[in-house]
Amino acid sequence: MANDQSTETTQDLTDGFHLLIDALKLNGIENIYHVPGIPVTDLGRMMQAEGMRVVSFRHESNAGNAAAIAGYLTKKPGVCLTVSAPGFLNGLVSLSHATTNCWPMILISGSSEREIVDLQKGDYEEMDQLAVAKPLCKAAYRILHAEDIGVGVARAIRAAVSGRPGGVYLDVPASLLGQTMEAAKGAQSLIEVVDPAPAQLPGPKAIDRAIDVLKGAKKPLIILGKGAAYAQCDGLVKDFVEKSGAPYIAMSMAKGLLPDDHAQYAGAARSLVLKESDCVMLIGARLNWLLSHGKGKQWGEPFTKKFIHIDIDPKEMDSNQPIDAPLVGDIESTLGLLVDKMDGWSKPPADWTDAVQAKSASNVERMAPKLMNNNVPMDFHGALGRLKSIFKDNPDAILVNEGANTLDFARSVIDMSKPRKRLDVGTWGVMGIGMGTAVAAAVETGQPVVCVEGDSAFGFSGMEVETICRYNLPICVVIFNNSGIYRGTDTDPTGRDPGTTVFVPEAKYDMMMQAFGGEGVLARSPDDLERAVRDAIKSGKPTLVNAIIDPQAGTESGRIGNLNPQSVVSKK
Ligand code: ADP
Ligand code: TPW
Ligand code: MG
Repeated sequence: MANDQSTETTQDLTDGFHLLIDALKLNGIENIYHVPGIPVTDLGRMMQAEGMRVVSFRHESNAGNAAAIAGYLTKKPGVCLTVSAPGFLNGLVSLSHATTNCWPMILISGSSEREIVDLQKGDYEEMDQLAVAKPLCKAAYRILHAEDIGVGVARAIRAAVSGRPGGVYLDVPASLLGQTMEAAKGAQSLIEVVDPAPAQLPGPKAIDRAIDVLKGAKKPLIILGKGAAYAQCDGLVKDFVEKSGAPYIAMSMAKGLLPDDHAQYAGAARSLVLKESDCVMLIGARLNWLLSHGKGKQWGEPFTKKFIHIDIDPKEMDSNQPIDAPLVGDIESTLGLLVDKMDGWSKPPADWTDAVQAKSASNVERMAPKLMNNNVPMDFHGALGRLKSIFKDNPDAILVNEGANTLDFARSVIDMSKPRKRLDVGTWGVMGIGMGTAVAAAVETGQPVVCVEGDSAFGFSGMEVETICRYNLPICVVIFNNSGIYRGTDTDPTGRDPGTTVFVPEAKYDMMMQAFGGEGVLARSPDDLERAVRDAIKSGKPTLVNAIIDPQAGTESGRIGNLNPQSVVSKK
């Protein structure tokens, strides 16, 4: 029984701290992204002592973003551990972000005593955290008794990874951690989750229907989304795409699922394929704002297309366009069933595939000279041309990317040649994922990480350069410093203050890294930039390259300026 120590020696007892650690370890969770404080300081220490990798951050937002991307990279829930009310709230943004992106994550937060919180008597960091978390994640649980820790952790894991993955909140009141129970009974109460993300197969009729629709297409197009990258069935995706012979494009984080130099890759002919295709097959990609909801001139409307959609969540079907062939299932099982039906598949008509290839080739050729410029001050293309060649030479390096122009240009210029190597702002376009994502990418994969960061984007998580230095991680942060949000030229029309989108001109971000013992390098030319990044990858040392970009280079909101509302009152 909890708290009954009368007949036991402490060797025979366990407690909430250790049961929680044992439950996580039993389920293969070894990495924790954390900020310490009451009531979880000792929990973090004990996790470390028990051999878990505990990465302590400077802000929970960044620890949470680390956990979110760890979930995406590993298909296991990434775990973030925070203190109560404010720490919990800081972690909540990333839990919600993970849920929005369909990534498995568990936010574990310490909380105050129920008796005080529920009567609102005013406890230390009092908040009804469970109620706050519920609408913002996939599932939320509170554990009140030590003997329920096994169940609580098992439910959190299953909820996070099964079906459409998402974020789960686990509320851990301070008093739970100190509760004791017999060690043997405690061990028995733990649950090793069997088959946490069961396969889900579409029925044979759904498969036949999809095969018929795809066969009938004269101008098919495949769109790979980050759900397909998450599924980690890379060989099968390649097999399916190649058997189909259809041109494909990859959503941002699906780049590299097949190498971007693949003959069927139509990324450089995106406008053409969206407009002119007659059948679109979505694989782990939603028809949300990132695809203009599948509507409008961009999609060749009023001409209509057929849609085939593979997604694990049935509710995703018909969300924006009627889906002719819904395939509700996991991508691995579904593609397996489709590929089995594709022996002797006839390739799409050559006039379609040739036209797409010709358009891609001419667009790539048009871009090439821009990427070779050595201008000072640098523009986005001159700088990115060098990073493109660095990634070509280092295919295992992971690219973390955020900003507006910095994001949009880097996405189209830098080719990825392996899966899950491009990590970015996701479905919401969140600024601030950078350093947390970089830390988790390094911790989870052990590969070199290069972050390509707008100067504004970097500022949201910049303090974590200390974390990067403290854990001596192989991360090179490249700041595209155009001295502002979108550009560095705004002014206050009244002349009183700086313009709302500008920063201190040419801020010396490189000195931030130096302050914590890492390498800080100033780069004014593409040559400087290339040298610094190559050195950083070679040395594996924490490095920050402050790449000074022309403050005039950049447009409002990058490629999505059209989403800004317009005022009818003319600008002053
Ligand atoms: P992108 O932003 O790359 O277009 P989205 O995040 O919009 O991708 O879409 C990913 C989709 O993948 C989600 O709708 C999610 O339900 C789905 N998904 C995630 N994992 C799987 C899986 N293993 N099998 C099938 N669908 C999946
Ligand atoms: C959490 C709004 C979108 S892009 C951006 C902001 C503030 C910064 C763009 O400037 P940056 O890039 O990074 O210097 P560049 O190359 O164009 O100069 N708060 C959050 N998320 C978002 N998306 C914003 C604000 C925004
Ligand atoms: Mg900027």
